[in-house]
Amino acid sequence: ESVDEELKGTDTLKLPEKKRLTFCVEGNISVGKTTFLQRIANETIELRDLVEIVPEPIAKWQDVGPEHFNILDAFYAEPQRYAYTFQNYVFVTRVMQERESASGIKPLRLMERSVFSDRMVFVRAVHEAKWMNEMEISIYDSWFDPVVSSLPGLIPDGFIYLRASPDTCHKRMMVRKRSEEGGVTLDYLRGLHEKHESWLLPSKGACSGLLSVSQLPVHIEGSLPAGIRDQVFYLEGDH
Ligand code: DCP
Repeated sequence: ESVDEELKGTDTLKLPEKKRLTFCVEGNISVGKTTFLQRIANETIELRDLVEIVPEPIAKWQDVGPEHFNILDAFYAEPQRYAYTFQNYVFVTRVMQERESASGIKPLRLMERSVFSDRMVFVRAVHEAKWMNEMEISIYDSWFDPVVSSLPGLIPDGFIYLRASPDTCHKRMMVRKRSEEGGVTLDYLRGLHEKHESWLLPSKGACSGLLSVSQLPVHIEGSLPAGIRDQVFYLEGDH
């Protein structure tokens, strides 16, 4: 009764519309992002109606245009020639992928990777490997912030970081044997691992679990617009 009393006169009060949450699933090559997302999509019936899965647009990278170019393959075959072109196309296909899922109504959207890991992990790695030169990384950096800020759908509410050792990822990659990835070395995976760690893990001493992104180096690098209310969850994935 007292609740009824309290509610009297509030019927004109509008509750804020529920915003759909978007989380990006991050982690090294072969850590198990796709498997993780497929499990949620296919095996958890209760979640199926609640969660929309947006897989990484890898199929778009393997089959470009009427000529069916495989740009992922071209990148690994001639990284110095194609690193910039590939990362540029990765970005564009993420925009396309986000658009395709933008009108969904399920309350939670889980996306495989993000433009932020593209920039913080892969673009940094290919630059360090000298596969992207100073001019190319400078071009990438110069359009990244303005373009991302004009596309708010690309900015998630949080990240889920699937974390495993580079050795584990390497073993899984060997079992999977994606034809384009024949030349991916354990050293390259170690570099990608370090970049994930320094991007998504807080500085020494902070505890794991749920973290506010304001603790993360991500802001220092200017890779996320300010004000984003995101969080990072970890899942240890060596088993
Ligand atoms: N890739 C890249 N640059 C990016 C994004 C991806 O070079 N900005 C490459 C790395 C891989 C391939 O694309 O060769 C797909 O990588 P992911 O790690 O995103 O996907 P996986 O299928 O390996 O992940 P998982 O096995 O965890 O599902």
